Amino acid sequence: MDSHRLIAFVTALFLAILIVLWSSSGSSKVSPFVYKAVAVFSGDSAVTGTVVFEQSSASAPVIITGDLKSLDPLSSRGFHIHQFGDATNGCMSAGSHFNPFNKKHGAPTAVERHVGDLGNIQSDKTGAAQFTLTDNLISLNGPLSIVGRAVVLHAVADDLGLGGNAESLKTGNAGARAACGVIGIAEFR
Ligand SMILES: [Cu+2]
Ligand SMILES: [Zn+2]
Repeated sequence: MDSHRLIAFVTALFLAILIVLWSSSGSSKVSPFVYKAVAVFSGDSAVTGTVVFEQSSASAPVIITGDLKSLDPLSSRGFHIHQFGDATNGCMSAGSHFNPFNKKHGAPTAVERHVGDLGNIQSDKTGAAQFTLTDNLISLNGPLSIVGRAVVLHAVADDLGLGGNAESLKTGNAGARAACGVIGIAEFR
């Protein structure tokens, strides 16, 4: 092998090693842990806005920050995670409340609740709802992950399972699905 060929070979080998190191360091930066997720609302009502979900570790609660517009003024509206992130038939194809433990519907603070039961949110006198909720049961990671499911805002208040009828223990009598959004992984900054 003459010196030119040797230099070309060594250079090629060096570049190949650099590419392997660069690609492996790049993939190791992609964390499988989901720190942040987001849903953009749309549906049969005028309600629009976004809801952000954040979780700092697998054992940490999920912090939910909502910024919604065009609700009825001064209203209380049912707010749940539904099973499917499927919007092929609007909010209807989102299925029932996310309920992996096969429990009855309840308040977010109740022992007997669906994992997806997040209670009610309140609108102000302009019909806007800006809120922060903390939930210890839903997760962005593991078997109780809500990523890929849907978050639904209902047309009326959730009775939190205290309505005294069968529907109360299924849906909280929260009525129609005013708007919903599919929960997707968001860039964490
Ligand atoms: Cu619901
Ligand atoms: Zn429920």
